[in-house]
Amino acid sequence: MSKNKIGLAVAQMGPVHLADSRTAVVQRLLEMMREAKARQADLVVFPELALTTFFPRYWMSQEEAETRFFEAQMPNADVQPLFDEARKLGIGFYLGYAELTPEGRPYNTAILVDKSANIVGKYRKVHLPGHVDHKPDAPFQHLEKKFFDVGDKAWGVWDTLGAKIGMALCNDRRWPETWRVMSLQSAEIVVLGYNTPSQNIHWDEPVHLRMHHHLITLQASAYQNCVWAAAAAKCGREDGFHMIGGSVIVSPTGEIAAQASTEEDEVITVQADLDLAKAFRQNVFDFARHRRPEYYQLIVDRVGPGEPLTS
Ligand code: CDV
Repeated sequence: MSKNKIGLAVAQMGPVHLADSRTAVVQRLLEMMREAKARQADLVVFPELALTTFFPRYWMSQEEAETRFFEAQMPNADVQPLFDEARKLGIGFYLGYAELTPEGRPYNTAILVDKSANIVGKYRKVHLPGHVDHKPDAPFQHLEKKFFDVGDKAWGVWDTLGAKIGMALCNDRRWPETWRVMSLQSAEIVVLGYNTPSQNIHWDEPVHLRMHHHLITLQASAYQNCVWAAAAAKCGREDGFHMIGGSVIVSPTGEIAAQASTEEDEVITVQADLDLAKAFRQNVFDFARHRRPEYYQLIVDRVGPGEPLTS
């Protein structure tokens, strides 16, 4: 039996309404952190934009958004109890929030915090979905492209908590490049949070496909990149706007090891065996032996589809 294990917890959140205070939200996170620790977790993964409602659904000025929903410091007085409890319990965490930098740049950000409550890693979302303009006829907005700048760095991998851990955020999970950039840095675990509305405002997408695509991207990406994937939803009806649940921990086999069954605050845990990926890394996905980057140039040269290559 392998000893190379890490206790992984995903703390899914039910809705956070506009009227909910940061203090009330942090109390919910604290409760789930304690439950994760009681279930032998070393790391607990919280959602994207965990401290507030999913505010990009509302049209407002940048100034109003920054005043109401962004954090100019991390930790700050509202979030400090989470850092204090992590240090006391000896548990690491991933947390998504809206970051306003000292230079005034707005990002959709996630941090990785170790068991001594030090911020060891920061990631700023690269694949921002949605639009910048007001769509008065849409049932709600998706204004990530308006409120956030594109992240200033690629996905990183941090050696902490006994594992090599990479971070992503929500829409990033749908893009194979996200995962490959981290697996080429020897990531063993990829953690991410998400807010996925069940309704697509851009086209009449059948609702069931939202969950289907969420799960197939996580399962295929975990397998193809030989990583554990841990994904935390914020879900349910936030002031009437529904978002999917389905928080999962997926193993490097591509199989779901644990999945949330509610649309409320819920903790799922797995003792993740990091050695499970070895067989895949040494065989079908031995990148050093089998990858052919000389044929992948188009992936970085082209953003969108173009003419076929002629030989
Ligand atoms: N917050 C997100 O990035 N949400 C997107 C939606 C818009 C599709 C997602 O990929 O889940």
